[in-house]
Amino acid sequence: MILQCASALLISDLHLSPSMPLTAQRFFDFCEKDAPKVEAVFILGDLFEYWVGDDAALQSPFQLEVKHALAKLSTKVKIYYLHGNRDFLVGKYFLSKTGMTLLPDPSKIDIAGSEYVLCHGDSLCTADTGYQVFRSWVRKPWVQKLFLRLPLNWRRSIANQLRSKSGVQYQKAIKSSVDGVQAKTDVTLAACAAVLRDASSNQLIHGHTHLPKHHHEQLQGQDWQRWVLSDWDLDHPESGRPRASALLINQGGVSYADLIKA
Ligand code: LP5
Ligand code: MN
Repeated sequence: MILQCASALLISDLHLSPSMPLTAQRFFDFCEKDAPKVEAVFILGDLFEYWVGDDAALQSPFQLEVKHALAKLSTKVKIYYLHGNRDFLVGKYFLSKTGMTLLPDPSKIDIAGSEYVLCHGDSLCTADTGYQVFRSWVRKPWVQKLFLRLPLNWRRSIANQLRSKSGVQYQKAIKSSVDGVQAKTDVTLAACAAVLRDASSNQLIHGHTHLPKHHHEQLQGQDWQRWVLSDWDLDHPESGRPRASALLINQGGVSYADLIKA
């Protein structure tokens, strides 16, 4: 029996941090005004810019504010959380304090009578071999246990180094996507096909790549639909593309809800 709900909003990649106050405010408004209109909210990872342990949240007024907003929302709707590549250390303590339910990545869910496979999306970027090696190490429970024993300032410093290294990698990958060559950091058709085949499904929803779009795809006789969620950023107008959106699924089908115009 798979998890079922009649209507849902799905979001990911908000990368919440105190340095992005407008984005954070839109999330708080989302919790107050948009989210209570559906039965369930699915957060498909990277809600936070980074997460180095639940104990850090107790020391951060910003993370406490997010915790409060989620706890309040969870009294009105079900909230499901799936780890991203930046917040895979969100743990039992934070989940219990916010009332969120952790889902495995991938998870198959029935929303409004139709089945979807949900994942963060980083596991689908199989052409990014350096990242996949990195991922396989940091997802090992014993590596995480050791990391969580480090002093908080060491953990923050490691996370910041990883973030700045990641920024350089990303710029390189964007260059390689020019001239029609698919970016190394995008998902591969083979990985999408495999995750859907394993789940006996033909509808996939993920975030991570920050390339929001509805795709119809096929590979070797297998075809499917794929919806990519948008990241959120209302704090860098110079980028020319302020963005905040959610995927809405209800009896009317699947649609992108623009949370800037809303
Ligand atoms: O999210 P995004 O788009 O920035 O980039 C990802 C990949 N980057 C990352 C790193 C994150 O940005 C920052 C991580 C913060 C985590 C906090 C907790 C850390 C503690 C972990 C300890 C258990 O995931 C990026 C991908 C990109 O998506 C596209 O898919 O390319 O990958 C990288 O930048 C990683 C490099 O490719 C490999 C780096 C190897 C570095 C080896 C250092 C090992 C340190 C181990 C620490 C315990
Ligand atoms: Mn991500």
